[in-house]
Amino acid sequence: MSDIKKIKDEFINKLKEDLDLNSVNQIKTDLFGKNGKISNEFKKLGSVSAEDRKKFASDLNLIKDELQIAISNKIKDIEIKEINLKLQNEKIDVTLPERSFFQGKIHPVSQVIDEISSIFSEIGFNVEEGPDVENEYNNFTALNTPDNHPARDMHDTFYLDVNKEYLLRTHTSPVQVRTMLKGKPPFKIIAPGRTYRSDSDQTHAPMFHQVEGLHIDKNINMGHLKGCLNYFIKEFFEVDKIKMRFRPSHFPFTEPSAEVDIGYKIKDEKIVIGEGDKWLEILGCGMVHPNVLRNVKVDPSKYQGYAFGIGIDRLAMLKYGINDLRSFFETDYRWLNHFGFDPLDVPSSYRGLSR
Ligand code: 2U9
Repeated sequence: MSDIKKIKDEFINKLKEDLDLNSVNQIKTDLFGKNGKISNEFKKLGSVSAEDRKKFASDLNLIKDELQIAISNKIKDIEIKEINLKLQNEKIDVTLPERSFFQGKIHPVSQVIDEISSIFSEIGFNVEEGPDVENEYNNFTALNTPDNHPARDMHDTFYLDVNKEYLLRTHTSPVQVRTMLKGKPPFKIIAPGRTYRSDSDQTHAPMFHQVEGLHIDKNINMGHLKGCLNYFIKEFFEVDKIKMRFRPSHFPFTEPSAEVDIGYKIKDEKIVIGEGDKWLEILGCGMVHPNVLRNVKVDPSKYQGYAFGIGIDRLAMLKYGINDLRSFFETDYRWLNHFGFDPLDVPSSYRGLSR
C-alpha cells in the first residue's frame, strides 16, 4: 500500500472514533497544517519522476478531498450531537406551577392625574411640568400677588431661605408662568403636580396635588371656560349631564374670578354626581388678570384667556369613595392594595397572586 493510502486509512479510521471538536481540529492540523502529513506529500511532488507525477498528483488530490469531506462531516455530526444534548437537558416542564407573582398598584392620585391628563389632551391641552422648588417671582410676583398678600404669609408658605427668595411652590401656576416666559401665545396647557402649604388637618395635608389649566389666545372668553369645564367634569365623573354653577370669587391672578360648584345627591349612602339639589365646590377659575399677562410678556390688548385650578386629591376621594385625605400619604401597603389600580390588564389567573 502506498504511503498516501496508509495516511488516508489511518485518519479515516481515527475520524470514526468518538471525538470532540478539539480532537477533530487537531486531526486537521496533523494532515493539512504546515508540517501536516498531506502537506508534506504535496512537497514531495517535485522529486517524483515525470512519468509518475501525474498519477501521484491525481491520487493525492483525491485523498485530500476525501479527508476534507470526512473532517467536515465529522464536525457537523459533533455539532448536531451537541444541539440534541442541549435540547434534552434544557427541556421545559410546562406542567410545573408558575412562580409567585407580585404586582404593584397605581396610587389613586397618579391614576387621577393620568385620567385628567388624557381628558384635557383630547381637547388640545399640552401637559407641562415644572420644579417643586420655585422662586418667589414665579410663584407670587408674576401672578399679581403683591408682597403683603396673605397668601405669602409664613403660615401658608414653606420658605427655604431667610430672604424668602426660594420656596416650595404653593400652586402649580409657576409652571404656566415658565411656559409663557419661554414661549409665544397661543398657550393651551395643563400643569398637574405636587404643591405645598403649611397646613395639616382632616381635610388638608402639607403636600397636596393640583392641576391647573390655562388657555390664552385671541378672543378667548368665559363661554370657552364654561364649555371646557363642563366637558371635563362630565368626562371625569363619566356622566352625560351635570349641574354646574359659577359663584363670584376673588383670586389675585384672575379677574373676574369664580368658584365652580356641581350638583349632587346621596343615594344608598353613595354620592351621585349630576343629580340632586346639593352643591359641591370643586374648583376655582377666572379670566387671567391683565397684570399677569404683562408680567409674562404677553400683550393683554391682543391676547386673553382663562385659567382654572382643581385640587386633585379631593377629586380622587370623590370619584373613588375615599374619605380620609391623610390615608393618601401614609404609604400603607394594605390601603394601596385596596384603593390602588392595576398597572396592566393582566390575565385573571395572575390577579389572585398579587399582594
Ligand atoms: C396663571 C394665571 C392664572 C389658576 C387658578 C384657581 C383659580 C383656584 C384652587 C383650586 C383648588 C387651588 O387646589 S386648590 O386649593 N385654585 O381656585 N387657580 S384660577 O390661575 C392661574 C394660573 C396661572 C399664569
